[in-house]
Amino acid sequence: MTVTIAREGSIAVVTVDNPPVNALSQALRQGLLEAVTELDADATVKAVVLICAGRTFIAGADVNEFGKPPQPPHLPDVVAHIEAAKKPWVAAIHGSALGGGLEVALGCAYRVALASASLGLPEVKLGIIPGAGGTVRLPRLIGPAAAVDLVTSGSPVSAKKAEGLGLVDALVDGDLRAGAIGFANGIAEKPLPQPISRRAVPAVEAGFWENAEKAVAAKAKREVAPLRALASVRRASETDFSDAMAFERETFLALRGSVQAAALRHVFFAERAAPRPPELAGIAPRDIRSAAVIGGGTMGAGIAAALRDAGLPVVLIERDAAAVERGLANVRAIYDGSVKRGRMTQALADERMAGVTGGDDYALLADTDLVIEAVFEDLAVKRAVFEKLSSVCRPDAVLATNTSYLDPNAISDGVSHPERFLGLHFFSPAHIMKLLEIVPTGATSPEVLATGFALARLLAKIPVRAGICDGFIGNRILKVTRAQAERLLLSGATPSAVDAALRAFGLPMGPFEAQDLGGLDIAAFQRKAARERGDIPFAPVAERLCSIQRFGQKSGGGWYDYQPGDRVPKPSETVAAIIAEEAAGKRQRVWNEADIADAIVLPMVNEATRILEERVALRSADIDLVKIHGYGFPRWRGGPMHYAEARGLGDVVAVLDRLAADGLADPPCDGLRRAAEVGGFSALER
Ligand code: T1G
Repeated sequence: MTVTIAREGSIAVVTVDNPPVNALSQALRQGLLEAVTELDADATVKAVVLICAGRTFIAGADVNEFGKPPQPPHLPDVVAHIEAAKKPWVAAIHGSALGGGLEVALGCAYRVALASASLGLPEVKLGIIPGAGGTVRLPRLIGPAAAVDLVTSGSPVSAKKAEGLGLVDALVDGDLRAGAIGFANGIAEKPLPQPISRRAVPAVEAGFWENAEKAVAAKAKREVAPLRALASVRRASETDFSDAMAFERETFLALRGSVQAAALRHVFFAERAAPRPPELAGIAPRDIRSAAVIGGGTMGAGIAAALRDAGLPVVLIERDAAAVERGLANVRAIYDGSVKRGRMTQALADERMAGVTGGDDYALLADTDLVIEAVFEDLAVKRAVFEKLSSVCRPDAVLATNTSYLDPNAISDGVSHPERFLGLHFFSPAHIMKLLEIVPTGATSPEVLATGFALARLLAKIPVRAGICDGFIGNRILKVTRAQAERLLLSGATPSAVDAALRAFGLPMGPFEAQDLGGLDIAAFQRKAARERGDIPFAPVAERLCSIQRFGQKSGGGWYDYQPGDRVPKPSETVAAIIAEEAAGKRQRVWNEADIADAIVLPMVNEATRILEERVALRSADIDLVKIHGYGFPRWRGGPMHYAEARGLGDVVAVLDRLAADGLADPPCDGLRRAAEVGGFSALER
């Protein structure tokens, strides 16, 4: 880590170099403090440019330091020192000025940026609030409304937008360093601007804070930090600077040690570790410059769009010309939707679509680097596709299946060069959902597995390696969740109560609402396949509903009733009657929200532990990422495994033992008992 000072005439250039993202470690804070003192003492210096080496401006405090007691110099003091400097400091921003990095820039007299830069205060995404004046200086510089948006959403803004807000004083084209020095020379002789800390906060109209609170609360749901961040901006707008700084710091330190902050930090690092699993270190992936998708249905079209969005030319193969047209129309519909929602310009949509070629001739794939099969979930149908691909594709072309339930070993049986085959399990809608389960077969080469991970990085997906079993990681746990939900119905709970409890726990929707949205027939199809394999899936009520064509919203009724054209679930007497019949003779009990959540979430942890024991997943953090990015498990709980560890595995085992004694869940598996003894799942991660 270095803070170096160079001179360009009367301009001092302070360069920060702390790879990989110039995080504000203790040493860097010390270096900045010393630079202010040194340059203030140098009369030949008229102004200072603060710039960073590497790919980004300061990307915030060093998150690795969060688990430890804060060490001096504390960032608020460093920022105050820069703000009080006798010479104007100009922050020269490229990449991302985030969190403490933006706070340092707010301590500077001026901020200039490359147009490609972004600026933000993402602290709430880590379960904290800015802790070095972000919530106090920002409203003074850009007004309360814009400050509230930035601080409570945690989403960065472009440099262009920041200039419009007054957060950036000028955009620099080309060479940032030269542009910043030029800017510094331009202001060096001017009187120092009023420090932001001494500026007044523009007034807001009556009711502003109440409305803001409602809006932030609605978005934040159970996440604590956004509302605390709002309170801090409000405090900063209604009291003096030092009182506001004290309030912000107190809030920051309180949240820093919170359960939610620990969970969100866990997810932060898990997401960054996922694309580069240690077991693939040093293994070079194959180049992927062209791709193809077999099957233009919902999944195929979504995968084609995801590949296109990453810049790859895509060939979409379907069985005949009419099906090709339908497939292309599905891809077009995705882009039309993005244009309609203002997420994409028509020109970009047309450019993306122009890169998708449709065809029914497999010979088109003779020189394609990667082919992903996304046809009907039937073994014979899939094997026929790979037989054709084996004969037309290059021997080094990577072949992948998007199956969610079938065995990739069985699908790839007979494929030429089987080492180039793997499962790439996307989640619907594939161009949006971040999760990608990467499923190697017994023959998949490390190089091809590494290619799967490289593809995930290219598509900006969160990759998780999953071993082969029924449902891989995510759907296997989902099966247990659904069975548990039915067990609750047969012991006195109602679909509405179960769904309400899981929403209260933090999921976007409960298991029954989710099935009605996706369709009960899909799970019925999987249960049929499971029975053919000799399994005995537990879904007595769902089976009865499917037998009377209650498949969910698409059939006007499933677990709930729906009025035509209305997606609001209404409790159903028909369903209640079926539940009563299936529950006849079974012990009934009164369920409160916490008990329902335990009876659903803890069996999830139990099954996830089995998955870890069987090495279907290599790390408990991987399972957390699967549940968060594929199944809506609340990020602020860190995923089921982190949640269980934070709660205490001893308690988890005790509750599961009680549920098992009442026949309401499987008993804790051996791995879970062992993890409870040693205080964590790391013992199972060999
Ligand atoms: N601290 C420590 N390490 C960090 C880090 C940080 N703030 N940000 C990134 N890294 C590591 C990351 O773990 C990875 O390591 C490598 O850098 C590359 O990251 C007082 C208290 C900057 C947009 O929340 O959003 O300031 O895996 O893969 O895709 O108010 O990183 O290579 O070993 O993500 O190019 C606020 C978090 C902190 C920004 C770059 N700041 N970082 O994205 O690379 S709180 C943040 C990011 C704060 C103050 C408070 C992104 C990025 P490794 P990467 P990227």
